[in-house]
Amino acid sequence: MEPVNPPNGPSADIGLIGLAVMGQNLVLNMNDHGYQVVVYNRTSARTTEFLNGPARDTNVIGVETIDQLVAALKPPRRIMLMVKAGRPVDETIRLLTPLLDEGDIIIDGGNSYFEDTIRRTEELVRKGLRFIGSGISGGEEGARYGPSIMPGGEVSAWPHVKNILRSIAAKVADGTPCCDWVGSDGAGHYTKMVHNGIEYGDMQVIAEAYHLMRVGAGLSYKEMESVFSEWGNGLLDSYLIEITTDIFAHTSADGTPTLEKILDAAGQKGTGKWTVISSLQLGYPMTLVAEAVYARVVSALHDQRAEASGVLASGVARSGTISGLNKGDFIQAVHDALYASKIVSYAQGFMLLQAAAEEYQWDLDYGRIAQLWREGCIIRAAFLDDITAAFARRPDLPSLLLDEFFVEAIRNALPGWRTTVVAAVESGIPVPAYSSALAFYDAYRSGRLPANLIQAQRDYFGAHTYERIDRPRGEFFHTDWTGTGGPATSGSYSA
Ligand code: NBP
Repeated sequence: MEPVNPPNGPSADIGLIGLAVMGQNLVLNMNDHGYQVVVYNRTSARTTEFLNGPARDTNVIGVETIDQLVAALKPPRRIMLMVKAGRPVDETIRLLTPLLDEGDIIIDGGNSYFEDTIRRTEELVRKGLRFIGSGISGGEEGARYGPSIMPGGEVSAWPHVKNILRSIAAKVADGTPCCDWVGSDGAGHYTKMVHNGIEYGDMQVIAEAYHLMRVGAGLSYKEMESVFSEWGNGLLDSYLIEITTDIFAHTSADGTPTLEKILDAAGQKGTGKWTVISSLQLGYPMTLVAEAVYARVVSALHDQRAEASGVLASGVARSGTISGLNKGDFIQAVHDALYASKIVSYAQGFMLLQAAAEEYQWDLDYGRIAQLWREGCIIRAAFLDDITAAFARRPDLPSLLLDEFFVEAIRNALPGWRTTVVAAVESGIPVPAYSSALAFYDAYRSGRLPANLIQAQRDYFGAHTYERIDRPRGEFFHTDWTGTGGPATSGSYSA
């Protein structure tokens, strides 16, 4: 490692703590853009390996202690944390804070839970320091060559980090960086969390198309590669469709498709679950992402599924086989189901962002958020331009489903969407994302739902009261359904 206290005073532009895959690649990206980065990792062998390996012949400075990292930085110090989310972030902040001066800036670039970011922003501001919680998406390649960056936190820190973060971010076609200030305290990490939830949904709607085409319609991997390659040039143009095309094309040494050899038990690291938990807390539907999370959970019950597959009946004539549909028509129907379900998923995601903005008092720019996801991140897709356009037409749009472009897009996709769900149900192939998205769509467009019965039942057993269609909202009524109840009613609050 190099000497730390250069004769002319501190020279480093930014410090980075945590040299795992994301940290290392972000450092190299910053170095490429002319910034001098000083790096520290808890296990110093990793720092040495980095300096002797990927960071050889760069301007990166490696240090063995956090004190040395702080000493090497120009004021106001900017220090990015790329450590595992949770306790490691608090521990690193605890070690750093006594060494910092008023106005210094800590940027947490990991996948931290937004409520932790709200707490950390407040705690550090109270100590005279500035904190940014920034979602960073794009995985290893994004970190190296241009991720999507979603910073939020203490706004006075933004001018000091703006140039660095925007220079390393992905750029949209006109050169605008996929990095902009999202909002106060936890807004950046919340936006990243919703991004990840949507990513779960996008992956599930693609997985359902794969299941229907492979198992239901018996397409070969070559055929699926060609279908996905075509889809990637149309409405579904996106990174996840692109990598799925590559995955279909990949074969093992023995010539069999690599995908066939992968155990069908999906993992997860929690951000999809957090999104759904937040949607439940805010009382907004995130049904497609919830189904995507549960689909992974069900897949992980591998041993139980193995036993159940031997005993549980399908109740259909040719289980797992789509019949009675022309292959080309069926592929088009699946395309439409995927596209319409994706629209529902994003509509739900933006409704959740709107609900969170109200709850946490964030001033979010939804069209801009869609552009932050346009390049660099895992859900990057041409489709995001349509979302930006929708919010430009009507900034207070309550749901993307009410925008004229998406009204028409869903109208066109509906016949194929319904055909796909019916065919899947008839052949016993699970399509939780397509079917729940359709159920949400049908409920959302229904002027009247059977919730009057739910209200009657609640009033019957618990005197929870109900509102009437012939009286103004906010007036509550109770019926003595059995003739034996008393006049007392329960509170009419909604949780
Ligand atoms: P990991 O999430 O695997 O974290 C490993 C890093 O955390 C190592 O540098 C490790 O140091 C450090 N660390 C741990 Br673990 N506990 C620590 C502690 N108590 N004090 C100090 N350092 C500690 O790394 P990653 O995959 O590069 O991800 C970094 C962050 O970025 C995470 O929050 C992750 O969720 C997020 N993220 C990851 C991706 C991705 O594709 N991997 C994408 C987007 C965001 P050590 O070497 O001493 O163990």
